[in-house]
Amino acid sequence: MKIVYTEEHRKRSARTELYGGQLVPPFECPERIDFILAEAEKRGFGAIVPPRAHGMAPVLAVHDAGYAAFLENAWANWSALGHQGEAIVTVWPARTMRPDRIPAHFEAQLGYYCLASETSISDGTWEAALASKDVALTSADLVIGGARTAFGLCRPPGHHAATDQYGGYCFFNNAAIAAQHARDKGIERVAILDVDFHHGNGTQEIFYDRDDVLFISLHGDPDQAFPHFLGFADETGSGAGEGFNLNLPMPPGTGFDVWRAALGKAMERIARFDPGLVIVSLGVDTFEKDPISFFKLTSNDFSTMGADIAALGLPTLFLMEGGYAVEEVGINTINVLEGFCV
Ligand code: Q9C
Ligand code: ZN
Repeated sequence: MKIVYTEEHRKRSARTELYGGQLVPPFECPERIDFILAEAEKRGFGAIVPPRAHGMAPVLAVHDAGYAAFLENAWANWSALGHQGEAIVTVWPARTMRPDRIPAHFEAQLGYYCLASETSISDGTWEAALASKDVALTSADLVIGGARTAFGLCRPPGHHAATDQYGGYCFFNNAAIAAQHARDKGIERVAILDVDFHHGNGTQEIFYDRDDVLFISLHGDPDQAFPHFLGFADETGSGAGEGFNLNLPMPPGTGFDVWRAALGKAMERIARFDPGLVIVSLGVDTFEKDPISFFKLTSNDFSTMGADIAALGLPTLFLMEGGYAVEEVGINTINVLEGFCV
């Protein structure tokens, strides 16, 4: 399996995450990728290839142009305010205020374009986000071109990023960008299977009214887990998209038996949809030792997960999302990919 990777991800190296009322070193750190590469190398798994630049058109096919311009200039605009720390949102267009007016002041623009305040914008974030979407697009090209599978080692991750909002460590929605790219290259139906612990609110929002991109997410019950305000079972799609969004939330303590049964449901739905491409939003934060999540999957379970997904027999693109037990992120990620290949 080819692994698309670039060093550029290191430019996303924020110093701060707002967590438990304190600024802590971000869970979503560059070392996550080092562990994945080291594990692949140790097992002799995969061939590393660099991404190819795809420009902004595939980004603007799913994201708002004003949002992209905001991100591109965010660090410069924040720096111009003369603050010491990284850019963290402090004010939002909350339910009691005007929801859709974009204010002139940059601090207020942060609130307009952000959905959660844990994610600081730092110098280099824009460059890393660009590289991450190119990793997704290049790996997508491999599978669109006939490869059975490929792995886009995306960082920063993408599935929380919506049409015009960042948050949950995500800026561009890599999976959505790849899915739309595949559609534009002539693949009629694309399924996105999101196995990250967190609900893929951004991906859901982007495709919610469409019947050509099926979105399925297995995740921690949003009543108890981030992103809290989306991801419930009664969200089934709207308009033409009715029936093309499937959320499978599960409670704290969920182990692999229950999780695997949900995966079975997801796979049944995908098989019925008969897509030309499956994109797996691959987060390994379902792991029992993940520091910010509450599922109980073991490292061996990730191998079974990969084998189960392979049984669909469909062209499958894996794109990296979350996973924060850094020491085991490599083992668990490569277990999925190797499990898929055997
Ligand atoms: N108390 C991804 O996995 N904060 N993003 C959680 C927990 C945000 C996760 C707070 C978690 C975002 C790609
Ligand atoms: Zn996650």
